[in-house]
Amino acid sequence: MAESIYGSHRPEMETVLEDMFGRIEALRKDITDESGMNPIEHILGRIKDEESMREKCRRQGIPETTESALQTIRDAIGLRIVCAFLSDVYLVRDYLAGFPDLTIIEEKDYIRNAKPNGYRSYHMILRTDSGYFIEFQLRTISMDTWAALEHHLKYKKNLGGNLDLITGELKRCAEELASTDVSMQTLKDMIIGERGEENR
Ligand code: 0O2
Repeated sequence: MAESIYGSHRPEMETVLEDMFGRIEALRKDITDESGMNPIEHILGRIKDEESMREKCRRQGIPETTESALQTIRDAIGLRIVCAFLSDVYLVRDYLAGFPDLTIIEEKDYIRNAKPNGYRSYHMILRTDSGYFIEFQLRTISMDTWAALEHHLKYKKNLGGNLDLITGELKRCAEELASTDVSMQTLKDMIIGERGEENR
């Protein structure tokens, strides 16, 4: 069997991922106990599979080595946190930024600055004290739905002359979903505001 691109690091990477899962679960519980609202719908985690990592190295024109996979490319370990509301995305972002043993390496706010195709998410690359990079993708349920559907469609090659139409429709759907996220956030703020008034 060919040697793994992750060399002997795989078990430690699994531990980093498991540990992070546990911490996000604990965070979810703490915020829910404190605020009475669960900010996280679900969490997915993965170690990028061997072939995808090798393919990414080839695409970037870098050697298929452990150094490339763990240092040059920084999403070998990835967690996707799907939140209920827009404000929850930024709340979870702030908690992650506050973890003392994680250093922020990069942040990309594709929510305030959506990609041209309509993709929205908040991306963070954090580095553990033990030297592993973790990519976090934080998004709402709507953003996650769009990304999942767009991912399916991206691999359908026989789009023929409809490519422009499909691209435009996908973007329109992304904008409708983004507008729904804003409306749902407004409703949440109104409901919470009213509860606050009642408790006075
Ligand atoms: P996978 O299988 O999800 O890991 P790079 O990470 O180098 O490819 P960049 O620009 O540094 O590129 O990263 P970026 O744009 O922050 O996005 C990285 C990841 O975000 C992608 O990982 C996707 O998971 C997701 N993503 C970004 N843009 C889109 C998009 O238009 N549609 C969808 N569905 N997902 C997107 P990978 O490595 O492509 O794949």
